[in-house]
Amino acid sequence: MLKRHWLLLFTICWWQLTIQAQSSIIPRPVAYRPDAGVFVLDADTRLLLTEPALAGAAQLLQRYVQEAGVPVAVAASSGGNAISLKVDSNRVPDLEGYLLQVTSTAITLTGHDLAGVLHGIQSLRQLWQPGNARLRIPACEMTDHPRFGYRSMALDVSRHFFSIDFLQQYIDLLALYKFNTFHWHLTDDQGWRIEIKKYPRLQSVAAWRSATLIGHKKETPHRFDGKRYGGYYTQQEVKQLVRYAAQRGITIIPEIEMPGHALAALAAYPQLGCTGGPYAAARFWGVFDDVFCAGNDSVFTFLQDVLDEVMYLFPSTRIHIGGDECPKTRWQQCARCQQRMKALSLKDEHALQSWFVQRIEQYLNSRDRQIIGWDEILEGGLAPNATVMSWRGEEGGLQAAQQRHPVIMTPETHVYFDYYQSRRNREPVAAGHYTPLQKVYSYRPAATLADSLQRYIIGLEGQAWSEYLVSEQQARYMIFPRAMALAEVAWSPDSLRQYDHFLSRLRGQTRLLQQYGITADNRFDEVVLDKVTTRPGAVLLTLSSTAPEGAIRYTLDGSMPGLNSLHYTQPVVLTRSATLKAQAFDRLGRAVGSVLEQPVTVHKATGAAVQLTNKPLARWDPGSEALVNGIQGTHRYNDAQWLGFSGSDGEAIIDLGSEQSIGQVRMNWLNYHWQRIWAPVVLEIAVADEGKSFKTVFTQTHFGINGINPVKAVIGTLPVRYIRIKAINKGLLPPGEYGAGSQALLMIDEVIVE
Ligand code: TNX
Repeated sequence: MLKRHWLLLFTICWWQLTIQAQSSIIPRPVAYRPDAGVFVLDADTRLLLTEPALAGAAQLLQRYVQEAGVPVAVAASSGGNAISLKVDSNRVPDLEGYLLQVTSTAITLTGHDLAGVLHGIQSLRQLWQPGNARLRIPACEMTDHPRFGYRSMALDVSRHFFSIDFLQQYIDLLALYKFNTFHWHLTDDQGWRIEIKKYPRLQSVAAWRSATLIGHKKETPHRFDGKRYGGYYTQQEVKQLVRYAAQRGITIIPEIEMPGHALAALAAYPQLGCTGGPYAAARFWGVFDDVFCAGNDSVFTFLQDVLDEVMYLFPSTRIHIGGDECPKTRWQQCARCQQRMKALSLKDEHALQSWFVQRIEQYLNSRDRQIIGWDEILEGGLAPNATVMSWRGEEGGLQAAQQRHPVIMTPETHVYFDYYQSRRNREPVAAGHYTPLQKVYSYRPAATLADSLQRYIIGLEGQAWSEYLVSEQQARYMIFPRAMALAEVAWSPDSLRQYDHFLSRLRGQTRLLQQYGITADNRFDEVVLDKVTTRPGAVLLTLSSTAPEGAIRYTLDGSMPGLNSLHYTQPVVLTRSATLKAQAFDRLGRAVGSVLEQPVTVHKATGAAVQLTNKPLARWDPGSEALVNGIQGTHRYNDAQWLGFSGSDGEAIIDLGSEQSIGQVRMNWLNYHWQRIWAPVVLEIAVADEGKSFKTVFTQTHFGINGINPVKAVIGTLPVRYIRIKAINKGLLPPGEYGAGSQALLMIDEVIVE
């Protein structure tokens, strides 16, 4: 008997401990205090509804509980255990805040407002442990409210189309992680996706493209799938989605792009372009010269008509009007645009764009709406009431805040989820760059902005551009879990942000994510190459993994790492060329993520001193050491190994420290014209002895490969101490080339001396 008691007590304690350990909410609440006891939600529980304004919230909670397998009823009074929902803005002073009190007999959820109640419901969902027609909720008290009032995720439905089912699921996920806005990017060069009754050709023509690019746009020749692609949302569907989102506390902000990214609309109504066409919706990705004509009044009639229908469908106070990436090429040649500039005394085409945006702003303001525009709307003067969405880093946002405009931060350096989250080869083709989960989590919005201006930063948004989100499954893979890291940055106080803590809560969300078709694999725990340093003649590789209680095992002989391979405890030192293969294992010896494979070349210049004449562009500057650190870059060039010179020549002098005889110098130049990356116009390699009088030993002017161009210069028998590499940059890109008029990027990774 006694024994049985002990066993029971032990079981209860263990059960409570596991439940508490799993009480892992994302985003992390402002205050969470676990208490003793457990509330058991079963068929006898009632959802108490005393305030009619909360009927929708109660129904939503009821639906969630039912989906979790428990049939519960909403009632006005209750005898047994109950969950009651309330609004009390005195008790809960912060906008969107809530107080959640769970005891073993009752749950009380008090919101500052309806939004607060909805957020509290999502916390409750993350707390409960399903099982056997009941949900167990650990007793606790949670006080919570958001850091930023605007917390949003975007989705581009133009480049790829997403079903209404997918969008509903997306909204469910956004609500689950306490976002309050969905920015719906509805129009772009590749397709117009919203029904506008007054302009039927937007449906019959602009919604369709004749084919879609296969693979990454940097690869040439471009290949197309030959399949007509498209679709649009009917106004009926839009209305339903807006309602669906509102029930979950999410505002949908539509984006109608102008004056650029308008090719699909021009295909339907060519008279709205400067040249009159003909135009066709784009089949590949990028920025296109054909934009709305700024000199033609019928363009404004069209846009105002479109916006009228948009405003009728979307109650959001803010409407996004785009404003990004609008080349001025056509406007410069267009008599009507030039005439407009003259009539209004506008000094250049930037001023014309600014005027365009302001004219639209006035129209929307007169109907009690405010515009949001991408940070390009700062160029040529900001429209008086505009909100700026800062995407090319934070610069634009900071400037707009100085001008006392509301700002939404969405820097591509941290929150573009079309960028790679892992550097492994097996990753599906993505836009480029490298934004792992940890980088998203580390984002500190507007950290350099004066306190007095912080209030202009109204919030944050994550981007999901869909050029390479070719399926719904892939979109989920790219967006989650990174959006959850962003959710925490946007909601939780800075002081509570700890990456390890976040990861442990993320691991606790596996079941919930699976409900939404998100395989919560452990790719974020895989081994990464953190740092490469050198000593003369040696390369040091620093590895890390966030796998809890895990171990990293590695090999240098080409074999696959297993549990008996070398145990990583400190940087791996290589004095000879080899390929490092490393794998993280968890506590139970199971492989976490995939194998890191890193070839390393140790050569005569490894760790040598490098002197650069010009500085690489900040974004492409891993430090001059990267030229001699033994690691070559990949064709994704997102590995912090490539040095990129924008417009300027690449010139480096490598000092071997003493005279030596060398056989050859090898290096790679990148050539991706569709990414504005151009190999040198002229490459010259010169060598010198101690006396520093350089002799040119090699020149090359032709780089024929689209991608990585290997160069090998045979040196002969000269005694060499210094090696000078001089690469002439293409400079301004010529007309007819992608990015014409902008600066070419010259990129080199490693100089191997043998
Ligand atoms: C830039 S972000 C764009 C989009 C592309 C995206 C790809 C912005 C305002 N414009 O049109 O889809 O890059 O990452």
